[in-house]
This record gives sequence, C-alpha cells and structure tokens, in this order.
Amino acid sequence: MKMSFRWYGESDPISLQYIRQIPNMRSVVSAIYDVAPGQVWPEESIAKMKSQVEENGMLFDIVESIPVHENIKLGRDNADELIEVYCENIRRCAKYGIKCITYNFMPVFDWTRTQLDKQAEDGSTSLVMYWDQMKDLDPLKDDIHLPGWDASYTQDQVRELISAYGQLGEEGLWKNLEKFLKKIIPVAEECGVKMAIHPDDPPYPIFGIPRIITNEANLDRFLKLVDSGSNCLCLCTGSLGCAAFNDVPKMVRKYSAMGRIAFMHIRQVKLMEDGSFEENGHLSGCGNLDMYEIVKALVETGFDGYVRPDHGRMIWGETGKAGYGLYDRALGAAYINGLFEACEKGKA
Ligand code: DNO
Repeated sequence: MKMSFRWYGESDPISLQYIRQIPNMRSVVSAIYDVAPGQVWPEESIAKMKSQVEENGMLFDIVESIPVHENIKLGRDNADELIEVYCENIRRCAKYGIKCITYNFMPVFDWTRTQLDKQAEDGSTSLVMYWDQMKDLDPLKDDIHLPGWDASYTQDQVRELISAYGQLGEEGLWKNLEKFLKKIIPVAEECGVKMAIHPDDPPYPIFGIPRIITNEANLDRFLKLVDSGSNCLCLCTGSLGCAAFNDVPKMVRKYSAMGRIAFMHIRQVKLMEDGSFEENGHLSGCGNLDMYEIVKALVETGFDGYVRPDHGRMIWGETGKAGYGLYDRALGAAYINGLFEACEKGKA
C-alpha cells in the first residue's frame, strides 16, 4: 500500500515539513484549490504543487479531488463542454505524474454533518451527524447553512438545484454518471490514471436529493457501467460505514480482490440507534468498524493502492480545518501502518 496524507496547499496550517515526519509517509494528496469546477487547472499550479511536495521528500501522484460540475451531474446544456474540460484536467494531471484522481458524484453538497466540533468526554472534538438536529430542516423553505457546505451558493441557487435533482431522480443521475464515465475513462486509460469515485456521505438520500454511490448493489452497478481497471473506487470506510446495511470489511475484500479499489480512506464511525453517527479515533475499539478486518482484507487480496487516514478528531489543543488536523490523523497513520505490518507478517 502507498501511505498518503491530505494537504490543502499553502493555506493549510499543517506544513509539508511536518507531514514528511510521519513514518512511512509516501504521497501527498492534494488539488488545485483556486480553480472553480468546470475550469482547467493551470499547468504552472500543478507543476508548483509537484515541486513543493518533492522538495519535501514525498510524491505528488494522487489528486483529491477534481470536482464534477453540477451541470454534468444534471445533464444540462453545456455538459459536453464541461466533460471535455474534465478530460483535459485528467491529461494535465497525468503529464505531471498523477496516477489516481478522486472525485464524487454527490448532488449539490459533498459530505453532510450537523456539527464539526462535538466535544467528547475526553475533551477531543469531532464531526457528527445527529438526526435530531436535521429532522426539522427543509432546504426548500428554510435558510440552511450546514457546516462544510459550499458557501458560494445563494439560498435561491440551492433551492433551484435541489428541486432540479428531485426531478432528475436516481435513474436520471445514473444516466448522467454513465455518460460522464464513458467519456472520461478512455482518457484515463490512455494516460495511465485510475479514477476513484468517493461514496456518498452519508450513503442515503438527504432532503430528497438522490444519492447513488451508496451500497454494494450500487457499487456493483457502478463498476459495470465501464468495466475498466481505470474505473475504480475510493473506498471510504466512514462514508459507507455510517449506514448499518453496509458490511464494510466484506465490501473491501470483494472490491480489492477485483482490483477495483484505487484509494482507501480509513476512518472510524460510531453509529447510534436512530442512524445518527459520530466520528472518532481510528482504532477498532472507538466505533463500529473493525479496522483489523478491513486491513486484513486488503493485505490478503494484495492491495497496492493508496491509503490515507481520513478525518481525525481535534486533540491536544490543535485548531484548524475540522477533520483535517495533524495530530489525530498522524496517530491514525501510525495505527494503520501497524495493522498493515502485522497483517503482512501474519500472512507470510
Ligand atoms: C471528506 C472527503 C470528501 C472527498 C470528496 C471526493 O472529508 O473525503 O470531501 O474529498 O468527496 O470528491
């Protein structure tokens, strides 16, 4: 496996000098953040990111994310043009050594949480989603600003998008995803890049917006849309694992054996009876996911893709981007390294 760490570029309070000190840190996962979805990434920016990372003894060979413009997901008039731009971005990344590109096909919003700094008994804070904080919200009527949501939309734009997705429905979204994949995967194949789709987080509809990258049947359907080694998953244990219907170790074993996991996001979640969930430290003992079984499945199926510790808690007084502090993610990386070493030695 290739250990990696997400870095938000020069505005990230965590320095590359610190990231490189985490044992076994190989790759920095990043993106060009000052370019809007639907625009091409300037080559100078990609080249600069690459040299900054390399000057710090690591590789820039994985991108998270190239965002997919809403008009592609909605299949609107300029979707073809926007897909062309997307293909150009794949080519540009490949030119600078990128081997894996993460993206998602979630309508309007990426992940959804109700609070980003829920304090646990030990004083650490983490991201949570509590249904009692969600249930009375109606995005078509209320002004909703959930933490982490794209603040560049006005409330009217959000309402318009939500109703457009409501009309599109799941099958419409599948159709637009298929069209997108049929254009981008041949380009990725040509460039030697694996495209890794991130599951919907959480993996069920919210506010009536369709969500399709959610469960085993849908992941099977996704992989068959274009049956190519470049059409892969970013298997996020926390996103799939916050629904009790997903057996995450089983899914990891199955898709890794098929060679269709390009990237693993490893994160813990603690499920509550009403479907609410809390993020927590990475260890198996901290939540519902058995990390030993997950790593064992990867090792036994010969996984050689990228891994990163996903969201950590804020601990030791650290402040910064929720979920993306240094300390708890570094603890997560150390723990994941340990699980891999134990499983690899146990296998021999
Ligand atoms: C959350 C992340 C996601 C992920 C995108 C991929 O912290 O895992 O935001 O980067 O969904 O496009």
